[in-house]
Amino acid sequence: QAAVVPRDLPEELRQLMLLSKFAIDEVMTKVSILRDELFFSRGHNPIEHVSSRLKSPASIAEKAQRKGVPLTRDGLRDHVRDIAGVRVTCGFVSDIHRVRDMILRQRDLTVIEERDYIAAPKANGYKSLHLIVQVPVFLSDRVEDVVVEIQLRTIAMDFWASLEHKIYYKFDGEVPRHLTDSLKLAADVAWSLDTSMERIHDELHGPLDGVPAASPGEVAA
Ligand code: 0O2
Repeated sequence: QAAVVPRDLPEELRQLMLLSKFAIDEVMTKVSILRDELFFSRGHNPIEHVSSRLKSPASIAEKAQRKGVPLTRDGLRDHVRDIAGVRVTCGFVSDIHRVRDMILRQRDLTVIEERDYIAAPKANGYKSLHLIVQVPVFLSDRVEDVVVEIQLRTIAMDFWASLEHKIYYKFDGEVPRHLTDSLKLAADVAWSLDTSMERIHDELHGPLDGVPAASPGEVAA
């Protein structure tokens, strides 16, 4: 609801947060439709869980300051692109790519950037696929294109990332060496789990599992 956007913010930031909240609603609807459609029409649902978050004003301000940009819509547009965030958790790594392809085929979504931290994980072990997309939001008197960051990850990657995130904030970014080493090791174990589970799953159901790589514009029957 609009109530999640505080009233006492500079007007431009308040407007941007409100638009970001609407953009989250748009993307959540899209992902929910995919999830329900796949649930009803296919044997295997690639989407396990979907969540969203609107970045807090304090977190937006901190990031803007770190990047040296003003708290204006223009200032934030290119440098703080995760004000609206949607996280899609999938069962298997191949599901991530399947859902990514489905999202990319949506005609009203424009992908601005794709960051594949699965193909190229961060040094700390972080893995996820990030899609920075632009979605049209239809208002009473105009249409606004709003940026949303969609993060796609497996359950194991999500488990790892949430613990790493807590540790990172607990130590204010200065995580002791033994913990960063343990986290890196845990990321490798999580990856090994993901690849083993995928192999077992493929052996049982075959690699495509009844979810074909649809051609552009195709709607599953
Ligand atoms: P929160 O609490 O989720 O909002 P850039 O400076 O543009 O290169 P930027 O904008 O931080 O980098 O983009 P990036 O790397 O895609 O990260 C955006 C979000 O991805 C983060 O938002 C996290 O949610 C997640 N993320 C990225 N790297 C890591 C990581 O190493 N560990 C974990 N746990 N999450 C990560 P916030 O604002 O950091 O956090």
